[in-house]
Amino acid sequence: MLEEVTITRAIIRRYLGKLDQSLELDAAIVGGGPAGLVAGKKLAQAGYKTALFERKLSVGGGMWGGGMMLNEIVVQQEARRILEEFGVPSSEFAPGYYTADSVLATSTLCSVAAKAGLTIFNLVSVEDVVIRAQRVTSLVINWSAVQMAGLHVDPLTIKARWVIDATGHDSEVLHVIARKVDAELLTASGKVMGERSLWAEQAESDTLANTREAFPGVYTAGMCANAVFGSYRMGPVFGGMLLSGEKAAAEVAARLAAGE
Ligand code: 48F
Repeated sequence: MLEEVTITRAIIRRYLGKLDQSLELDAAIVGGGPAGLVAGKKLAQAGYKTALFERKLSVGGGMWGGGMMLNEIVVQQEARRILEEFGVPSSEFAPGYYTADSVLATSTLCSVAAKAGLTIFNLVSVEDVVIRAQRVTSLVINWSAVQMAGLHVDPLTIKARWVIDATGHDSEVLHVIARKVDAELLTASGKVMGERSLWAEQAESDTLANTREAFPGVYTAGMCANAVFGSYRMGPVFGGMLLSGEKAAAEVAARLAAGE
């Protein structure tokens, strides 16, 4: 026998339990594209209390659609080991270029990250941050549906020792900090420098170099790294996204291990 009330109660209690468990995090990841998912998997696997907040219904960001909706992605040699680590099948197209089915790749990243212990909240948008002593200490979250409907509803907060801005081209967390805080970002101009036109090779190597702390308490990852530090976009080659997520996680883990 199935009782509707029990089904409803199960969902409410389980969800609120998850949320309650995530009020004070070691690491909070904003954005569930490839960079955020890799970072989240690595941090959760290392035993850090980590949650990821994704605005949309589906997690996976810009990876589902391959290039111009042709659902294949390209990953270069250096990042293939990360596909292998996640169990995503890929095949060589030309020396150094590997392809993967984008639906298989994206769904596998989501699944492996969640199974590693990453708590994923989809349909939740990060709209602001809390700053104390010139350091980000919390995220300010709201239902995406509240934002979409333009409702006047106040948000809630999630405390996090470290935040990773993995919001892609829009670099939303760092934009909000640059707009609202009377302090400079750790970029050459002190502001979000903005992304430049497409240049796959340069963009891919810059992504890794730009994966770093951009404001006290906040790391960049993925396309956000280049958008914040003023480098190029790369198009549908995804190795830099995977490597950037890995680097952001390693650096945040080192800071956490150092007690920061
Ligand atoms: O855009 P996205 O996939 O970022 P990424 O991991 O990868 C970039 C590539 O997809 C592609 C590219 C590759 O070569 O250039 O664009 O850097 O995923 C970013 C996710 O962040 C979510 C957004 O819905 C998307 O799924 N997001 C953006 N702003 C917010 C957010 C926000 N304020 N709160 C929650 N989620």
